[in-house]
Amino acid sequence: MFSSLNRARSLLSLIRYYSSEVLPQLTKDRYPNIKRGNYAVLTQDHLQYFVDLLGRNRVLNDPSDCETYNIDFIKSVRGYSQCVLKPQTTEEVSKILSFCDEHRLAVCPQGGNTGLVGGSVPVFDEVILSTTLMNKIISIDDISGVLVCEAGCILEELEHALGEQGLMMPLDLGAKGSCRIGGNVSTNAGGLRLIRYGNLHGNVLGVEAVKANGQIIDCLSTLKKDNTGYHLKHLFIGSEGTLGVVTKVVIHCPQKPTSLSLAFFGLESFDNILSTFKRAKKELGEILSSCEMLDAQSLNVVKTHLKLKSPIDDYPYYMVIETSGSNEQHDEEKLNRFLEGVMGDGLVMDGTVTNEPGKMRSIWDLRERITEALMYDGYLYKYDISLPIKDFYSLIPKMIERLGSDATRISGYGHIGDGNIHLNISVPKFRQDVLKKIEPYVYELTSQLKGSVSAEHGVGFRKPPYIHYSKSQNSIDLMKDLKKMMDPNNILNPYKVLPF
Ligand code: FAD
Ligand code: 2HG
Ligand code: ZN
Repeated sequence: MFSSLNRARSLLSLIRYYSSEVLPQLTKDRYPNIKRGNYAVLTQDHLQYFVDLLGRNRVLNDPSDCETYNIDFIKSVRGYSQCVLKPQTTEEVSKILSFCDEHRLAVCPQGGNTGLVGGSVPVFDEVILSTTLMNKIISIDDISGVLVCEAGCILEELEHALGEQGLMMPLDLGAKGSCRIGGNVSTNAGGLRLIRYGNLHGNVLGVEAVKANGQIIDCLSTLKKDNTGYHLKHLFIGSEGTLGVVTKVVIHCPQKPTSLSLAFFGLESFDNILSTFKRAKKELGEILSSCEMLDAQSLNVVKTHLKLKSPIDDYPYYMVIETSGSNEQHDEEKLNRFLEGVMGDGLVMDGTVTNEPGKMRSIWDLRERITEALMYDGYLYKYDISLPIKDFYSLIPKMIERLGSDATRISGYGHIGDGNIHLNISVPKFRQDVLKKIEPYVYELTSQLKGSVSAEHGVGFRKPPYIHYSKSQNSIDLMKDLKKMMDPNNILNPYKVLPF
């Protein structure tokens, strides 16, 4: 996200658009039922300790300097922290946490602040621990494909550094220009290529993390195989900063493909998406590296707000299918043959295939920039749901019927290959009555269909009351026990993930 000049310009216009708007309501006012925990309030003495540790420049406490760190990407929540700390080393993180634990100061870890569930910003006045200055690549081994780096490295910068060694990151997402690898690991981010490379529980070989009491846990193994005892690294993958602060990671990176092609299809029905996906798995086999879908509303939003152009006519549904491999001619032939087949059988009405980098980027933008474009609609009720594949799109017509003219737009898009749909409901401004019409209804439907109420974005601040729709009480109790053991004073990212 926001890597090229055009994207940077677009970000500037989005910032201008939002700065002309009023700030989002404070979380404490929008959610008055949530009470501030019994934490200390930041004092001059606390600040002095941080300044002595980090120096004046790495401690922000002017309210205007802290503002962007208090507001989440989609402007759905806002804290009022007056302290942002920017450590550069694991030892500094350890000293900050041990001090905060001792003095009962709550802490909110933050990476690129692109999280979509309100987990990355404080709910009240928690100290913000930003990893932005922990951004060194420690090593890249081009034989084993092992990357060791600090948690604050930006995903896209890692991608570039690996590319120079013939390697690539196993994950790719629209936020790559801003999100940081520690944030990716802490949310167990999925993204556009999970279908091919799997999730971070498989790709992360090692993690270094700091517990709430400042203890450093070194699980920084670079080995592919290491079955010595419990696999502690998994505690930090996807725990959204509630069990520890990730300071370094080791990732197993695949070889960068030498041939890459992309197809964009228009389809008449959701059933045809399912049949096309099934055919793609069979006919593209080992070269299939991404399989995404978007509906007409999702394409319209990027066309309307970002003025992007579609390479094909209008249809109710679209698919983006990427192949990557090592033999350009072979891969291209395979994809073209596949396109001819699915068009010949009437599954795909129109389609285009390209391997030109500029054209591929333009197609990816249609899919990757939906999140950004939707924000121009106003306020977003955002849902990230896993469903059995046959039910993948079933929530969208139900929500359209339920909300009628209350919604400006209801769109569905996502990772069809992984059974993960993003349902976005936009309205001009946040309305409590609309929220009540959507929740818990949307979660009840998801649960009835045996889906997950959070497929890849996590639970964060907005979903703890609904975690029971996807987890049994015994599992939730075990999570609470783990939390108590690892962070007995509950200073790490309170009000997040677990029901309070
Ligand atoms: P942040 O937003 O800063 O933090 C996210 C959570 O992790 C918070 O709970 C925070 O407290 C915690 N955290 C951050 N760093 C650390 C650390 N070092 N140690 C401990 N806890 C930490 N997500 C997907 O899964 N798939 C997608 O395809 C996808 N696409 C996106 C596209 C766009 C345009 C946007 C805006 C977001 C998208 N996301 C996606 C969501 C988001 O980008 C991911 O969740 C990402 O992994 C967050 O990384 P971050 O550095 O921004 O973390
Ligand atoms: C994506 O797949 C992201 O584009 C963001 O996970 C989804 O904004 C969303 O709802
Ligand atoms: Zn996604």
